[in-house]
Amino acid sequence: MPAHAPPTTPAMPAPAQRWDLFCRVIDNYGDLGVSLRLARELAGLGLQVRLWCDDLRALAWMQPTMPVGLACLPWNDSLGAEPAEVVIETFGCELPTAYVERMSTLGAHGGTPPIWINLEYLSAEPYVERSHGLRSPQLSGPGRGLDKWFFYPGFTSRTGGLLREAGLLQAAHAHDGLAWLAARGWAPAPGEQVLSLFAYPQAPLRELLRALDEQARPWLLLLCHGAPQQALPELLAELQAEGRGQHLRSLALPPLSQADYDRLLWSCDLNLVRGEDSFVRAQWAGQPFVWQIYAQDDGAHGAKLEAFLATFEHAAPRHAAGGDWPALARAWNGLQAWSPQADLALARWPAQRDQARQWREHLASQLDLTQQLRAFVADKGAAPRPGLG
Ligand code: TRH
Repeated sequence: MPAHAPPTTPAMPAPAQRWDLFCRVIDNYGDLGVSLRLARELAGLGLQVRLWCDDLRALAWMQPTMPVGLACLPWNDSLGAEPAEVVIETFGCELPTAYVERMSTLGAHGGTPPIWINLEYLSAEPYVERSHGLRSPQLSGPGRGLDKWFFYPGFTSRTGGLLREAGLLQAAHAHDGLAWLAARGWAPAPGEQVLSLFAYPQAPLRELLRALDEQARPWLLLLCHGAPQQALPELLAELQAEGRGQHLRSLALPPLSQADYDRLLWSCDLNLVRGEDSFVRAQWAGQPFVWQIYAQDDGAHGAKLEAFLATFEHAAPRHAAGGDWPALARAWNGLQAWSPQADLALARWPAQRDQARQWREHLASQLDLTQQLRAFVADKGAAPRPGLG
């Protein structure tokens, strides 16, 4: 170094951007499941992430060990916290007043308030494309003067996309389903087909069992955590008391971590999934799946199911050998009587595999939700604020 060169100080790495996610558990596991999945991925990208949630109990099985950079904290601990640069309110959960007041204070007198985003529920309905990315200026309340942005996940390039962790599809391809099932004591017997069942209590299990029983090949039913773990074995015993159901076998699984639940979906021939997050994971698994939608009192779920079926069939047209898969989906959701078409679709499930793969490819060609969310935040100009505690 020449004698006159100024002394150099090593460049300090830029502080990791901080993200706060808020989640209220309404019922079931999807609210926490989606929030955790996003939070974990952001932390994996080197961001500093806090997930504030009013019910963290399901974490014990969904995510038994916490990744570096992610803190999952009780909701009320956020009341005294300094807001992060990016704040994600999941599913309109309404942030604590004290926290929003501090967000406002940061924005007062020309300061930089956090980027405040409401992450919405997933739907294929047309309103999603219209509403994605809209600004909602806060005209009253503790956040008066701030902007809140609406971010909608979805199935098209004009939406926020779907959560798809880097390397997910490669991991699914490399997975050895039989070996994985066998290592857990859940291996199918020779010739047995395997399905996973994650369902709400109102699922028409009797009809499902009857339809599976009429098929030539036997089935192993892997029952995920939830109500069907009690109901299905009883129905199966009834069937067997009538001298039927000899080709059906069920096993109750413990609640799995999210990572293992993915592996289960990759391992099965057919996946029955529900709600939001397991529904998306089944699509990434690329195996035939039947979706049980979260039922709403006003019946809005019917339109939501139809919107998805239409989008799905448009992007991945039905295989000629396949049955009427939408008839099965409607029957599984109690939106149509269980019919011979539903039976036939279920019997022809292997033909559905092509459609599932084509759909997965279509989805994989789009940007994933986390990439899009980060680009959205960059566009809105969140800069790290040094010195946050
Ligand atoms: O539990 P859900 O029915 O959640 C629902 C939906 O999100 C719905 O849209 C929402 O309105 C309602 O909650 C309040 O289904 P979902 O969305 O599939 O969430 C289940 C989560 O649990 C998902 O992240 C996968 C995870 N899971 C495991 O980690 N291990 C398991 O063994 C199983 C069965 C699930």
